[in-house]
This record gives sequence, C-alpha cells and structure tokens, in this order.
Amino acid sequence: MNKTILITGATSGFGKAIAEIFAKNAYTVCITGRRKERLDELQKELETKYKVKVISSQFDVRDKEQVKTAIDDLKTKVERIDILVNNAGLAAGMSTIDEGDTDDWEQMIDTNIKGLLYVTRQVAPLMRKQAGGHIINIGSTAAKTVYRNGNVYCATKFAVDALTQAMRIDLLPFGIKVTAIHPGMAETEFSIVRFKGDEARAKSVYEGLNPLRPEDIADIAYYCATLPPHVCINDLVVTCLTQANSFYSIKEADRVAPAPKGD
Ligand code: NDP
Ligand code: 8X3
Repeated sequence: MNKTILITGATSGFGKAIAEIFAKNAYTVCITGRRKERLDELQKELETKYKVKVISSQFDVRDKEQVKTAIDDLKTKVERIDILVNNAGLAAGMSTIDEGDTDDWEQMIDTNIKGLLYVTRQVAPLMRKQAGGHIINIGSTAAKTVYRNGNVYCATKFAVDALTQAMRIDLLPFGIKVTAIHPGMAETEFSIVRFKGDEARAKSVYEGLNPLRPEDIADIAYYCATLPPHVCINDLVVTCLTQANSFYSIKEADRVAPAPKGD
C-alpha cells in the first residue's frame, strides 16, 4: 500500500517542493493551503507527472473548525496518514518590539504556533491509533538564535522547537517519530510575504548569498522520512554555505579564494 503524507502550506516554497518529491516517490500526497487555484494547479501537475493520488484541501490553519472539518474529511479519503509536515507559516513585518504591529504579531502566533497545534491535534490521534507515524515540523534558524527586529517571528519558531521536543516525549509510546528541520535563509515567497509584497526588498535579502532552495529542504525531509523504522532524526539545522546562524552570514564574494598551488 502506498504511504500517505499530509503537508500544510503546499502552495509555495518548501511545502510545494516537499509535495513534489514525495509524489515522485509514489506517495499519496495531501496538499493544503488557503489559495485554491494554486492547490488545483499543483494537484493536476503532480497527478499528471507522477500518476499518484493527490488530495487537495483548502483551509486556513488558524481556523480550528476549518482544520477539524478538513482533517475529518481527509480521514474518509485515506486509510492512514503516515507523515505530517507542519510547514505552513510566515513572518509578517520586521521591527523593534516598541514599534511592532500587533496584527502582524497575532498573525504569526496564530499561524506558526496555534495553526501547527490545531493540525497536530487532529492528526496525532490517528497516528496513535495506527501505532506509528512521523511528524516533521518546519522550524527555522530563528528557532535557535534571535536576531534584531525578528522578535515575535523568532519567538514563534522557538515555540515550534519546544513543541517538537514536547511532542516527541508525549508520542514516544506510540511509535511516532517527531523531527524538526530548521532551515536558514531560502528564497521562497517568505520575504515577499514578510515585506508585504515588496519584491525588490525581498530579493535584496538573498543577494550574493547563494541561499538554500526549496528542493534542498524537500530532499532533507524525504531523507528524514525514509530512514529505517528504528531511526529518528530529532533536530536538524541547515543553512547555505554562506550563513552561520540567524544573524551571521557573508556574501559569496567575500569567501576566501583557495591558496595558490604550492603554498
Ligand atoms: P512561502 O511563503 O513560500 O510558503 C508558505 C506556505 O504557508 C504557503 O503555502 C502558504 O499557503 C502557507 N500558509 C501561510 N499561512 C497559512 C495559513 N494561515 N493557513 C494555511 N496555510 C498557510 O514560505 P516558505 O516555503 O519559505 O515557508 C514555509 C515554512 O518554512 C514557514 O513555516 C517558514 O516560517 C519556514 N521557514 C522559511 C525560511 C525561508 O528562509 N524561506 C527559513 C526557515 C523557515 P497559502 O498562502 O496558500 O495559504
Ligand atoms: C526564516 C529565516 O532568517 O528570515 O525563518 O528568519 S529568517
């Protein structure tokens, strides 16, 4: 029987790339997000390209009732959910704590923390019944080190890190793996969303860095999910070569060139 993966926030970036690699490897793929036209397009593309079953479900992870209805409906369509990737998330704005927009704060807290909890609350009992499964939470380097003007976004990702550790303990008796993947800078729609559609400002974040690609994180998620049953990667921080942590990165041009031969 084909395995089934559920990915939140599959209309763009990491989520979309994760959907693609699992579809390519014959998984039944459940894709979710708020943008229906993107979901329809991706469903068609993956079904045509990989001849797999793709189920798309439009909901907002911030809405507890929508989440419950969507997962209840999904349970009528699939027998099991083998893997859940809690990926849906965002940063909204960048400012000091005294100038922050409280609507932005609420959107980040509601999506990155409460949304992840709502989805997990619906899926974990099913995995418990199955006596197995794998939850992969997408954290961030911002879950490990805070940076200037990142305050609330970083706090939401610290929460993802804490919840990942807590879930692993709580779900240990049921054979459920829990993994956090913490990416550094990757050029997706993330910064366009953070800077509210300012594409030039978003682009400037990654200039000269050679940032991570969505496919890099998808490859890593696939690796984590396909290890032998007794092996669980707990926590994984991954950056591009020019980034050391949340606030320290260099431009590729500033890397030291190899010493001349013979030196
Ligand atoms: P994108 O903006 O490209 O993708 C974000 C995805 O989340 C979209 O599919 C979006 O779908 C979905 N989403 C956002 N809000 C909601 C919501 N309320 N309900 C349902 N779905 C939602 O960004 P990334 O791919 O980069 O981000 C994915 C995750 O990775 C996030 O958790 C982010 O914090 C994290 N991350 C990103 C990094 C980066 O540098 N890019 C680095 C580290 C972590 P839709 O709009 O259709 O609802
Ligand atoms: C996204 C990476 O550095 O913009 O989590 O916070 S960063």
